[in-house]
Amino acid sequence: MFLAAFVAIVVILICDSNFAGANTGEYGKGVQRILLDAKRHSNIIWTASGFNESTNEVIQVSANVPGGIYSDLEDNGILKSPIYHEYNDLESRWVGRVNWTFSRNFTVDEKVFEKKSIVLVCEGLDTISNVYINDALVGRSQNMFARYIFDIKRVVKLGENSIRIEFQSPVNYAATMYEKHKLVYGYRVDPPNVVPEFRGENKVQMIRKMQSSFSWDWGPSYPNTGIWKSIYIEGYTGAVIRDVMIFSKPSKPVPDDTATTQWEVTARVYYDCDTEDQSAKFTFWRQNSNGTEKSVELGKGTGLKEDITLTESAIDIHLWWPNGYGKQNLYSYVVSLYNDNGDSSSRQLRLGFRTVELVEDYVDSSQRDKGREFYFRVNGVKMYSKGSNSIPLHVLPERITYTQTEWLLRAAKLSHQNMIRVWGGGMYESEALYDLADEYGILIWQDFMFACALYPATDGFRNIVRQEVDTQVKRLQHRTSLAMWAGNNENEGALRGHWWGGAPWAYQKRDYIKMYIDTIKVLVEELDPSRRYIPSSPTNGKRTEDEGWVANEPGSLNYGDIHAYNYYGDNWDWTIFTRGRYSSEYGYQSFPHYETLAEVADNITTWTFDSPMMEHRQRHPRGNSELVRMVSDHFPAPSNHNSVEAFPYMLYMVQLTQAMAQKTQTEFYRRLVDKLDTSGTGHNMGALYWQLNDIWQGCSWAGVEIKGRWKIFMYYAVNFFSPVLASPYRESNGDVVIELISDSQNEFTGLLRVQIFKLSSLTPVYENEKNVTAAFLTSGEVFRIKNSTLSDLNCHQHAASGMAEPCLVYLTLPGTPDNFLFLQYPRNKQALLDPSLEVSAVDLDLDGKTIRFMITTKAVAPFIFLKMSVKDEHQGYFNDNGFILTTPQKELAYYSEKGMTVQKFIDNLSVMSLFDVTYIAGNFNEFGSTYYK
Ligand code: BMA
Repeated sequence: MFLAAFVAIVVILICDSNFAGANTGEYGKGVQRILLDAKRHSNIIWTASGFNESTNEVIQVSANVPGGIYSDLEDNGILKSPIYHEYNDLESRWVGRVNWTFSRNFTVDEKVFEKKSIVLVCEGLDTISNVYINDALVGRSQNMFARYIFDIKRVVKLGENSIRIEFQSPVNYAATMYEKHKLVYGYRVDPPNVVPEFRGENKVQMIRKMQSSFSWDWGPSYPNTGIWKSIYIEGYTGAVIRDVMIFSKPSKPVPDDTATTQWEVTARVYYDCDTEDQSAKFTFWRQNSNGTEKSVELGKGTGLKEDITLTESAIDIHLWWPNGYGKQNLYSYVVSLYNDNGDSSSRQLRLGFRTVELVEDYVDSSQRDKGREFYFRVNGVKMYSKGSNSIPLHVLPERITYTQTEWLLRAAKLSHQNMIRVWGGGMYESEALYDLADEYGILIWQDFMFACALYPATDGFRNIVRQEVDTQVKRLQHRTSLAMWAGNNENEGALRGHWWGGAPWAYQKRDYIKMYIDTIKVLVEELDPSRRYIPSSPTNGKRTEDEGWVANEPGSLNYGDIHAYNYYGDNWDWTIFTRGRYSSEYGYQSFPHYETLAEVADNITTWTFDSPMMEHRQRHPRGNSELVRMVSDHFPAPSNHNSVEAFPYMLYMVQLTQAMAQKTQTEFYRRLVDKLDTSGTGHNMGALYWQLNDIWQGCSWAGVEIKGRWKIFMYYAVNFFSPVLASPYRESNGDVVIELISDSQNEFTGLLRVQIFKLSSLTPVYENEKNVTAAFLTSGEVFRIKNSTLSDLNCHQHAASGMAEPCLVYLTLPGTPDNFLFLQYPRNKQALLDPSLEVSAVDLDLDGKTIRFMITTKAVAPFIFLKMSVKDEHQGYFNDNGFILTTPQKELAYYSEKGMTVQKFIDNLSVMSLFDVTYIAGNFNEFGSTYYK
């Protein structure tokens, strides 16, 4: 009955003209909107203009809204294409120093003009601007992440009007604010400069915009300017909905097998109202189903709120679970506000039902100094966090598409990830990313956008920050996938570590607390008491709080999360890693595919590993030399790694060594899931590697390249995050231990086969089998090969340095990925035999997208690398890659998102293995290796 009364709601969708800035959603009846978004090729255009002081030139181009100036300049032929071409980031440096003005005309008709309120809604302005309507100043923007609503009633005319947004150069603004702060307060807000390797702009901490748009250690500097989200004029009389937050509470702990749980679901509706004492009706209903309504007297003002509560029964709604734990049930709801004048506004939301808690109990309540746990409990079930950190999908948000976002989140889902940390130096992500996270069961650890710097804590700056927190918490709070808020990236650790010298430490600490505790924490907890807020990552959680918000030892192994990087040890050896409770960042670099670099190169065939272009694509200090060391420590080192011939092989080997390092570190963490040592370390419950995705075609820690190609590491992630995994490692006594790791809720049983190969033969020198079982959240020893046994095979510890033939432990366990351990590293080229790899039986499935084929080998073939070199074939993956072939043949598949013919596949497939590297390798023992495995 209730439903019938409301089916007549007019739902108008705002045209999704640009994905990155889209403001989708419905706004109701009677509320009038004039959308000012416009594509360059439409009739009404925006113009962007600016004066380039270095060339003394006035530039005027057509602009996209939503959009950004770099894209406008590229599309108008002023910047070189593609935007990430070779040295384009340096050559376009002037763009960030120009004050750009965006303008257009628009018509206001009677329907809008007669409304009591007329406002200009700017969903996103990047960044510092003055906004004029008909030459009258109506407002100022100072934060890329804040929504601005300016009253324009008094300046707008019936008929033709103009809008002009004058942006200030973000680079100059940041520099000015830095000097101003120094002058007024007498101390610097550090750091004054980025390291030279970043080749970036300085002082980004002074401006509330994407911090990495000024450069980072994986990305170039493109300090954008523009109207990056939707912009529209809105006329209304009475009240309009601005935001809706959702709070849901089960009547008893979930999961509840009896299905008698009642969920109390409260929609907190934020509205603006221009009329005193008006009565209105709020409604809240699940589409095609249950609903409720409520009549209230409205207040007059902005940011007012009203709660409306619905009761849902577990008979009708089912729980939402993270990826790997169950289904992602989502339900559509509509919240509406009906004015008594007949005007209404609505908001549609998709909700899932779940509880999420961050658990920090003592690991041993009788010995509290052993520290606290750190894990998420979802629907009452302890969850091991498997996942990664995301960075912006492009430095220019206007370039990010739904397809790219979906492809990325699909990679996360396929690799068993259940959590992504949206890292604090980028941006609060697009609606699409959170939509997909809801759909794919990927929980979001949401940082606020502060990273690796001190920030001003003046009243003015904190007010600007409050606007951002208000906008983003209200925008994102209803998301089912949203698990936690976090204040910043690494600033607590940096503060405690005395990284910065610009101000007395006491001032730095005071400003830190003012920002992340007194300002952000207070506001977040007021707006969203349903979620945990931690001030920083890494942090020691409750311990940080006990110690006055700046922990004595941030990054403690006994409390909270850690960021764990070790570029100096042997990263294929688990003993170099620390026993963190929850590793929310760890990783190693590699370069993307040769084909990916070729997209931004004039002539890739002239590139060598140390060439200026490769240095240019590397922003992490000492990065390329670390990679060369990683390669020569584990593989047959090229006699000249810097030759044109060695270049493609170097790319292959750096990708492999990254994959191996990530595998080693991740499996180490997972094996700690149920182990605790006497000092209280262990119980690791989280592995979020750094980093999920790339921002450009450059060197980075990413697994997925900018346009979607999977690095070898991504294929390894599918395996090392497998719910059940047999994981081999070597103990200090030389024994090889195999543990069976599980975060599968189903008890696992299977037949484990353990083999040892010398690379010369497909017949193992050792073989054994055993029935093994694993329970949820355990990692137990299931098999052991004694060092004495290994000694008989000449595979024992310290057999390494002069050894001609490395030994390979190879594990198979049906229903789980194969796994392996090199007991000596395959550095000796003499030990690698030509496997004569051949591809046969190529066949296309009926879906036109999946190609099946067979690969055969004549010898043990380490690290087979399959590559599809079709230009623009970014969205495709093999079902395995970077694997070791120990059997004469293996069935494989390639999935192409847009489909592929058999012929095209055959023409573009390339296959190589470590043997191919011997062609460019020098002689074993010619080069020093740091590690003698
Ligand atoms: C972490 C991150 C980033 C950085 C990464 C790799 O500290 O938070 O700041 O990109 O390391 O250096």
